[in-house]
Amino acid sequence: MIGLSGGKCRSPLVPASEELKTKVQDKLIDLGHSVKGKPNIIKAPEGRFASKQTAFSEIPMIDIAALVDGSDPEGVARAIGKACEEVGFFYIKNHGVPQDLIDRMYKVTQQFFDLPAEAKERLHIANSGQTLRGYIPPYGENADPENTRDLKEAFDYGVHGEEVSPFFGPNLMPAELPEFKDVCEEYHDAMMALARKLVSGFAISLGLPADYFEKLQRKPITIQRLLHYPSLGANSAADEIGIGAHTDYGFLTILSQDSVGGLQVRNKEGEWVSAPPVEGSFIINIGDLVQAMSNGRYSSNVHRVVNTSGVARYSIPFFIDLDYDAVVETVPTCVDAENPASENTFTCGEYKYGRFVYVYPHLQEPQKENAPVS
Ligand SMILES: O=C(O)CCC(=O)C(=O)O
Ligand SMILES: [Fe+2]
Repeated sequence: MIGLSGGKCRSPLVPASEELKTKVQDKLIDLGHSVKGKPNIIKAPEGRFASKQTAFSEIPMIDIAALVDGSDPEGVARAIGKACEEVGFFYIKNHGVPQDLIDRMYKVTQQFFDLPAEAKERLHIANSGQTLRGYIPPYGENADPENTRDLKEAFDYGVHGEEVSPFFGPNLMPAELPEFKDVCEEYHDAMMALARKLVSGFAISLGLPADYFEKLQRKPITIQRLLHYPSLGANSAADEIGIGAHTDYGFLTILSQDSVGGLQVRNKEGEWVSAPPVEGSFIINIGDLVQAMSNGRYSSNVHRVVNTSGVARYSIPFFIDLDYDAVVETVPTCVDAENPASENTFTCGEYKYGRFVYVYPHLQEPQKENAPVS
């Protein structure tokens, strides 16, 4: 196992060691993704932002009521398994999250991004130290840094804790918005409960006991993210995009999007397929950890957001990973003579940090005020 900084100290605010960079790059190549200096496997769309508009049927809708109420988890798990093998993305309905909570969450999201720039900058992610939460301005994170710059702005938070360690610690919250914190915490709790159900569905779908992943998710890294995508316009730079092409780094993502649209998913043929908003649904996509643990049986698809609608787009993704130190290993049901377990094991935390270094310019230089303690 390698440490994040090569020694005992695992402060993530140190440039990643060459060893970690190579390891994460190898893992990305293993997973079939492009990395710096290597050919980009993402097939160029015909127009810069072209996508197939008619492909809704390629992203299935799964009614998960019987997983949520426990009446037929196996039936729902079968549908999840099929969607993960064929697409990697699916919509869910009858998920049990109250629409009123989702509406309140959009309201505070919009209020947050409407705050003056100075108020948002005070919460800049660089001020959170190792916790790596807070406000990320346009171009403050570039999901596909070799090719595009992200015009989106984001706000990340997680489970509030007093103790600081990589991806954990206090949330930075805007003092200007009295309701914000409570609504955000209520929403995170709802996402966590839904994620636990979905994770058990994934386990069943892979032929594992429903609680298989619980030992790897005792205190999982979670990020609840608010996103604002200004519309691209005629004056946008050629390399600007909402969020660049990427895969998600974690276990699974529960995404709520507003009615504007703009999410595109790359299918197996390398074409961009639109994933339009569907009222009352969430989009679920699996991240790199599931692709690795399932030995490639489930794929972590490349996706991006292109907002050319002329109006602002908001979306609210929730990311759940594993515990920081959980070792990402192939699960026993996905190993056979033809598909041996990958020897390139890694921990959830080191992989996530490696991906963070790749996309966050502020992590690419040593931070004086956050110099490593050892
Ligand atoms: O805003 C969206 O629809 C997708 C966002 C996304 O892909 C991400 O934050 O990882
Ligand atoms: Fe994503």
